[in-house]
Amino acid sequence: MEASLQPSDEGRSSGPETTSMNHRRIDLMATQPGKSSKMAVAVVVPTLNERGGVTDLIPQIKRVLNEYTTEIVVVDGNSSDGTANLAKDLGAHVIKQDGSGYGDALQLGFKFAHSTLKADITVMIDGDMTYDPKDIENMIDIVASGKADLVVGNRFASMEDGAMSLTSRWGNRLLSWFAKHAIGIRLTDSQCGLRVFRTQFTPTITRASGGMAYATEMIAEITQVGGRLMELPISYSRRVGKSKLRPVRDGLQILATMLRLVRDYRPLLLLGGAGVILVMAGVVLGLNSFYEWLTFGYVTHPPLVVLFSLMILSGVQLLSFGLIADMIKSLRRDFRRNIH
Ligand SMILES: Nc1nc2c(ncn2[C@@H]2O[C@H](COP(=O)(O)OP(=O)(O)OP(=O)(O)O)[C@@H](O)[C@H]2O)c(=O)[nH]1
Ligand SMILES: [Mg+2]
Repeated sequence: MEASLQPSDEGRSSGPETTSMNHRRIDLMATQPGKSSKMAVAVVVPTLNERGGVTDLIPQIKRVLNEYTTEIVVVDGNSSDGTANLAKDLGAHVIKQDGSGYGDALQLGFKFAHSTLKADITVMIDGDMTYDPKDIENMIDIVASGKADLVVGNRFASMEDGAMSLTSRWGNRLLSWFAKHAIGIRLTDSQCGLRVFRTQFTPTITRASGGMAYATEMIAEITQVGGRLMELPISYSRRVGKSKLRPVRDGLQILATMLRLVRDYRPLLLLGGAGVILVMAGVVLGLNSFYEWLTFGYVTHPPLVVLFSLMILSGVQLLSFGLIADMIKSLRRDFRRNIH
């Protein structure tokens, strides 16, 4: 349905200005030329009562990724159905989550993959058997070959009937549309939970919020430091076990996070846009008073003059704040790219 391999525009822009990153990318490639060298892959699985899914998922991941040095990290949100013990028995590392939330669990797992396992490549996948582990290998190949730093699945490419409710389907479409136009994340499925990335990006993506909104934050943070993004069609099936998603609450939280990301990454769009609207509204409101003053030498509604003057002044001020914030954003981005 959607295009096959889709390099994002963010990715394309990571040319000359990310020289230091590219050097590191080449170094990394030199030390991991392919599967034969037993590249270290960490697969992070957040679980909350996913006994049914984990039973099949862990053996399948091991089978599919047997050409790599694969470690599976299950980050369990204190499941009451024995998910943690089962995962341990199946050979996974198990981390018990102190806090709660999908994003919090992923960040714990990513830190473990980076600091303890020292993995070259990190994979994230839900524990509910909605994703097919067979799709992981193609995604790893893209990252390992240096074509991208983060590969995100596109579930809309091949979705089993009933795998996603109509509400979630439209919610996901809307969030992806917003992410594309407001933050510049050019993905069809920005909320997809099957992703593969170069582990060296972990410090960049482990200072984020803990809920479902983390999925968006993670992409925004990686692209901000010059990471290249790609989308790959994957298949998506009905889940095993009960959903942990609260569509309305989580959807609104994701939208609020996106607005914060617009403030941080596109301040000129937010503040400048509001400023221009205020100035235009002030001008329209003031036209009549201006005409009166020019024609008769006085105005019939002095309070209106105060109002439109304030609107124009506030608009100009907002626009100025937007320009300053945009400058700070650029400096911050350059600084982060250099220290990355
Ligand atoms: N450790 C941990 N895992 C969680 C938490 N909330 C959700 N998960 C897991 O995160 C993954 C994604 O949650 P899902 O309920 O599948 O959410 P979703 O994929 O958006 O929605 P579905 O369509 O129901 O699959 C699953 O493996 C959950 O078990 C949490 O608070 N802690
Ligand atoms: Mg799921």
